[in-house]
Amino acid sequence: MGRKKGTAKSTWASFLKSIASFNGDLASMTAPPFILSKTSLVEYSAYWTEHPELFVAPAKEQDPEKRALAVLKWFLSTLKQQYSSRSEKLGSEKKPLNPFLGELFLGHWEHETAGTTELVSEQVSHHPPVTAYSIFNKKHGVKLQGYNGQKASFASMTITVKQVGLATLHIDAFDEDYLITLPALHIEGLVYGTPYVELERSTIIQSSSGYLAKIEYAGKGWLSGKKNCFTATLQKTGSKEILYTVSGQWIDTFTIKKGKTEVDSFSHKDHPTTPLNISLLENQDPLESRRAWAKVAAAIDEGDYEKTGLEKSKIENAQRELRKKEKEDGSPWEQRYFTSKERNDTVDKLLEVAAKHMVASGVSAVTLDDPSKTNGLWVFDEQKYEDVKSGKRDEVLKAAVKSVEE
Ligand code: CLR
Repeated sequence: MGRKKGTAKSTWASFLKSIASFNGDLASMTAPPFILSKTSLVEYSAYWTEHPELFVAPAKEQDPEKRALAVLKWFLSTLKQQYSSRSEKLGSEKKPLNPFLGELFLGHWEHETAGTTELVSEQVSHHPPVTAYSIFNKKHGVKLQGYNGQKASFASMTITVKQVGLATLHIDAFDEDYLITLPALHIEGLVYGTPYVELERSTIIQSSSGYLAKIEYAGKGWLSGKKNCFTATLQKTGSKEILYTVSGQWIDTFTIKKGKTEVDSFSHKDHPTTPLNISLLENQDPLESRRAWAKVAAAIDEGDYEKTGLEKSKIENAQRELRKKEKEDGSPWEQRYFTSKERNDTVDKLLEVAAKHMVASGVSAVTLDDPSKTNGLWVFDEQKYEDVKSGKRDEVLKAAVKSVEE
């Protein structure tokens, strides 16, 4: 418990006791003040593209096999930001703010060679909590979209989190799609008060061009003395031949091999992240995360936990009122940029191919969760996006903003 003093120690102990009986909804978990983060979960979508140059790299590869490898490399490069960047000082993972329905996180990255990459992230569902995002680079014709929620459980002093949802990447020039599944994770170091994320099991990336990447995660154990390890393989779907093997530590470095020969490598040391640009608070929409949570964030900064709680419940109560009113009026909240679907043919097709391959090679097939667990399958609605841009939905947006501000 080292860095925490007396009272914090007992608070931590009672926190551990309290989560022993929690119900799986992370939003309902009450955590001690010192592990509250100022960052809302809608912001986490940005972790996908802190290396914009790697994100667009596949678009430049003419060979489908090289493209699939470039997608895998980009995906692996995102893991550090996604799962450990909040814990640079190992063991300082925090509990993010629970986004409210309609909360937005908007921004863009500017990169010398990659150009502009845009980010649209929105909290599309509150019960269960689901965040959807769309990240696109028009210059290179690369689009990522996805949505996710979490299902948590607590056993043997660890919090285990299963991610519900998926991501898809589209490369315009080759009209190619990639289905990306999300890793399960657990929190290590809880007992010592030094929480950090460790990834579990595996994820796959299946391409419409017929390549399957499988990533297996491993923590510190008898297999390796290191934490945050993985091995990945790239194969032609349905073939036993392994084209590439990638292995290493996703927080640090990894190497890409063809047979026994190293053909490429990646180190976070050589790849600084590109910071995301977001509007100044005063220019933000009232539904944008940083603006909406500004008072809570300030209170956390001041270490004023009473005020933190007060400001938080202001937002939560206003949201409850809003839902009540929507019910009475029979006019449910309208998502600004995303639409919920019951089916997604692109995803179904890719899953089917991947499943066949996995059954053939004797590993358990991938299945996706029932759409009801995320209030549907969320897709980016380009029409909505254009209408917002051109001012066509000003009336609807004004009403939404007003209802939140009141
Ligand atoms: C959210 C979606 C992102 C990837 C990601 C990274 C870290 C995860 C987070 C997701 C969900 C919330 C999470 C977090 C790590 C810790 C935090 C599980 C999946 C929980 C709620 C914090 C528990 C509190 C401990 C620190 C005690 O793309």
